Amino acid sequence: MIHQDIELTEAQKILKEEILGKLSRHYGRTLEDATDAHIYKAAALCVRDVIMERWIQYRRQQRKTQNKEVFYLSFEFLMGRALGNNLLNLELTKDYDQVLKSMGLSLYEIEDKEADAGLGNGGLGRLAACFLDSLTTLELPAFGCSIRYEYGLFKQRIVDGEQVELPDNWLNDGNMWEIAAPEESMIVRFGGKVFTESTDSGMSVRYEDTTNIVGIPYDMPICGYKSNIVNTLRLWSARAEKDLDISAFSEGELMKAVEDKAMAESISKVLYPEDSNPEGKALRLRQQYFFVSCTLQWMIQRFKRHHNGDLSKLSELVAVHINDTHPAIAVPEMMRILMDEEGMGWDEAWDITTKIFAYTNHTIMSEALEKWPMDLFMRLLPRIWMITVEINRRLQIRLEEAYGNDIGKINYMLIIANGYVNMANLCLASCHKVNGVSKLHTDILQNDVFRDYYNLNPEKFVAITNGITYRRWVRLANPELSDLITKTIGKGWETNCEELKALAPFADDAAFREQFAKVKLEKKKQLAKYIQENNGIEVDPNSIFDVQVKRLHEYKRQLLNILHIMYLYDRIKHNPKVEIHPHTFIFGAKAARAYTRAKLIIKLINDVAKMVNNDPDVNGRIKVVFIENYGVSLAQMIIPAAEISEQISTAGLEASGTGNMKFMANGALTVGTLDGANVEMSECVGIDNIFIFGMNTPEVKSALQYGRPAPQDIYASNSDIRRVLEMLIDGTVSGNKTYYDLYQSLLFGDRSGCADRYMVVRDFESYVHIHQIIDKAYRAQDEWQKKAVLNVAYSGFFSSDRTISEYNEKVWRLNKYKKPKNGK
Ligand code: 26V
Repeated sequence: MIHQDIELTEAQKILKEEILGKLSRHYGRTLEDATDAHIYKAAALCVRDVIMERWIQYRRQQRKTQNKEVFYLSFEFLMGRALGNNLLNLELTKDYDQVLKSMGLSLYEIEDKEADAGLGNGGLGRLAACFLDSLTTLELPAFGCSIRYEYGLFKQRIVDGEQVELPDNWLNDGNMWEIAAPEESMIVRFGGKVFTESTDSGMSVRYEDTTNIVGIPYDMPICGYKSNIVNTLRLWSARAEKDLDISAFSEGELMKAVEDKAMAESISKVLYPEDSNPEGKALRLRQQYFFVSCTLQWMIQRFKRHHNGDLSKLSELVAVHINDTHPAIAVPEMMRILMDEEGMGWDEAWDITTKIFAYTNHTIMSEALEKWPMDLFMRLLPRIWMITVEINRRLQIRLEEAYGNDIGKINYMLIIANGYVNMANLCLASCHKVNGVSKLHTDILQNDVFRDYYNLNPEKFVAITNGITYRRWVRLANPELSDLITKTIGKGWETNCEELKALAPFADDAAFREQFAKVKLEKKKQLAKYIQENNGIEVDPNSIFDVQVKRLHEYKRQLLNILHIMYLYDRIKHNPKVEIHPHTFIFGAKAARAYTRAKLIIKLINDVAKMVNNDPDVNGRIKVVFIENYGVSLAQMIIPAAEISEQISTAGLEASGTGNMKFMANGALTVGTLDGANVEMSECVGIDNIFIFGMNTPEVKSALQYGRPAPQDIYASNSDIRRVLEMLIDGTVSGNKTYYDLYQSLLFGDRSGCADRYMVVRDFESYVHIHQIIDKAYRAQDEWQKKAVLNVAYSGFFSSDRTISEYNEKVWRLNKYKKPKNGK
């Protein structure tokens, strides 16, 4: 970039000196020999300075006022990049932009040097990240607590159409945003033997032969928008307790010691890339207990420090949230700490524990509800096992009182049954609140999956619909749209998304619509450029951008989408005159390493892309693009460019979805089933402004129960479907046998399920039909743009600020931070 003559304000001149100062003092560079990566680091250091001051002040005040805090325990935080987000929240974007421009640099390119913190798989992890942003913006005191994985979710490359996984070594180049706090390290015990003895003062617990692991905390500051507080994401890293005593070892012992050390440290090595099949893996249980135990021990120590050793107000001043069952082991761990370390009796400890904990469920898929083999649990965590057995024994008494000898029901509700420890039941039995993540999902929990617990304690259940942070997903991802909105309705929406409603009247304003459409076109061009550079595919920014980006799962039905594309291709081939508006179908999805069928679907998408994009008969009328390595930063580029958002899960199976909300807020129209939060989106925006198709939840349930309509019957009677399914196996797309598995599973089922478990065949016709409607609707551009504007206008409900306010009212009951009057 060429140096630009830019007038800097006094403050900007100082900032420029600061950045240059960091460059020279920390990296020994001048502007001339600095790389973009150096500049990124220097800029990050400057931002850190601003944050540190606020962090110190906030923490000092927090200690003084003893304000209640929430500890949000989550196995995953999918944070993405921090620099741009922190600048936005601290209202420094413009200054940095100007200063960098004056140095001949672009803020956008500098931000690009930061690695994504990809410490999560998908929706659950990203939700946790949005929550931290909203908690801080609303000035509610909170800690996010998790593991400092050395490797985040794998990097995805597509080679010959297939997914290849590469390690995501995100810490390779250092992490500018973390601060180690080794002085607050905790020790966690695994395995060994436990002996309990009654003493005069209660009970004492003695351990033998345990393997001890040290947890070292790393803190990342979380800024909120115009917020006076800085919250903390505390990530624990595992180290062996003892360093290698090299001199004392013989060769063999040395090797053994090295191995033991590596074993210990493997705990925080890598994020589990499976959100599909948690399996009973010991390492995963070790990870869970490790971060939960570190967090709770530290929480109690800190509390005692701030309250002269007095725990009597613990349940008043602390809330702990269990994000899905992954941290559920926190319940017996809390009991252990209160009883074994703090000398409380069972009843007192139980009273505190049940007041503190709340649990969110994020999926009803039975494969995903965690159960641990009893013997593994017992061997790895003997003391926690003893406590869990006692929780279970007392639960059984309560259940027998309620349900007499209905053994089936009681077994279904127990924590320990049939050789497994059921983590959802542990949460249901011990948390004071349980919530689903959309209205529909909560209904399903209450009436179906957790019905018996709901009947026992209906007051525990609450519905809290998910949300997204507009800071990252609109303002950072789409500054062009944000500026247009602010220009049109003022700044109010930045802190209160409901004010977006003021945009609704502008849907009828042709001049506004024109500007709105111009923004979308600009975002499409930016994405088209990326696709050209990364996929080597030229896409037409005037074609419809139809996007499905999310984890690859059969229930999310990327297969339905690609089968429809095959159908369109076939139509064009047979009738070149068929009317289809030029269409670009964009996919992005990672499949779990071991999820063979999901990987096959990725290959199918890529094979179809190759076939369609290179066929002269198609002549560019439809194009298919698979963008590799989908993640937070790519989402920030892709979503603003979308015009159609594919939210097509089998009804009843997507707990909420949050991608759907990001698209809506950026003016895409949704094609979706009545699933998860789509239901509420359609209520907010109105049924005329969303494209709903397919079976609803009761219809899916009945089809599964009776096997009717049967996919084979549909195949026999519907020639479109027949043709498309045949294309899977007749060599049209790839070698004859390649997609036989998909064909088979759709029509006949397999060992793991019935035919068409996810209603792809059964919803196909309806999906084709809705796309015909969409195609037509798109040609009426004025009407289309109106709908797009209304989607933005009525998206405000899905702000995570609203979600967090609901959590706070219904679950945590925190008080907003009070800034000290004298500013000290
Ligand atoms: C999904 C599936 C589906 C197939 C089989 C097994 C399985 C296991 C786990 C999962 C998802 C794990 C938890 C999760 O990420 N849930 C997501 O949470 C989001 C935030 O609440 C929500 O928007 C998504 O709908 C939900 O899938």
